[in-house]
Parts: sequence; structure tokens; C-alpha cells
Amino acid sequence: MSTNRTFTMIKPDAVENGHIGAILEKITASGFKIVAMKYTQLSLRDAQEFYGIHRERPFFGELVEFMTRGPIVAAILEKENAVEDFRALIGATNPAEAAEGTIRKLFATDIAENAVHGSDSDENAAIEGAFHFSGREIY
Ligand code: DGI
Repeated sequence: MSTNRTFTMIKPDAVENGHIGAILEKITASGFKIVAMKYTQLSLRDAQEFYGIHRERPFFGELVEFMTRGPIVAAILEKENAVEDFRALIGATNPAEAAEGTIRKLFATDIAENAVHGSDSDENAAIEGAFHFSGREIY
């Protein structure tokens, strides 16, 4: 995956709360092009692998339980400077600290259920995109 791409998930809380449309609207209005997208649900094993870096953190169990409790939207997004610009668009991990107008400020519940994921580096964007999509699912 080239470095002008990032990976996102609309998390189970935002799906449950009916925010898929509004979040996708904000993403595309901010200049991101959707190059891959699917509606899916993470298995326990998927979530443990995806968030493997947090395995030792005290909230790991809670995180895995949350991320598997319902469907998500997974997508690969394309834009110049995609990773950094998307992190700015979603805002801080804790919505209480997120800037006005950011997706987490608008749609997140709390630090645990924070509406969206955004890759934190080009390397992770490539790994995370490949975790969810095969080459022929990316357009
Ligand atoms: O890259 P981010 O998603 O902004 O944040 P991160 O990589 O530090 O953490 C990954 C996810 O783990 C985050 O989106 C929500 C969850 N998380 C982070 N800190 C906490 C947390 N969940 C709980 N329950 N408590 C936390 O302190």
C-alpha cells in the first residue's frame, strides 16, 4: 500500500448509534477517497491480533470485547498525507480532549468507545489495510 493511504474502522458504538452515514460524509468531505470498504464484524481472534500491540495494557480485554460486540465499517482511504490528516480529522483518543469538529468529538462515547480508528503510521496503515482487504478488493 502506498504512503498516501490510511486505514479506518467505524467502531461498533458509532454503528450502533447510527453514525455511519455522517462519519463517511465527513471523511469524504475532508478530501479522502474511499478505495476499499466493507461492513464486517471482527472475531475474537481478529481483534486480539489487530490490537496485539496493546496486549499487556489493562484495558485490553475491554477493548477486544468492545470491538467484537457488533459490526464495523472497515475502509482504506486515499489522500495526500493521509495518515496525519486523518488523525487530525478524528481527534484525540479521549473524546473529552478531542478538538471541536473532530469525528471523535462529534460522535464518540468515551475513551473506550471512541467511534473511529485511524492508523498511526504509514507502516501500520499498510499492515492494517492488508489485514482486512486483499489486493483485488482495493480500487
Ligand atoms: O490510536 P488511538 O486509537 O487514538 O489510541 P491507542 O492506539 O492509544 O489505543 C487504541 C484504542 O484502545 C483506543 O482507540 C481506545 C482503546 N483505549 C485506549 N486507551 C484506553 C482504551 N480503552 C479503555 N477502555 N481505556 C483506556 O484507557
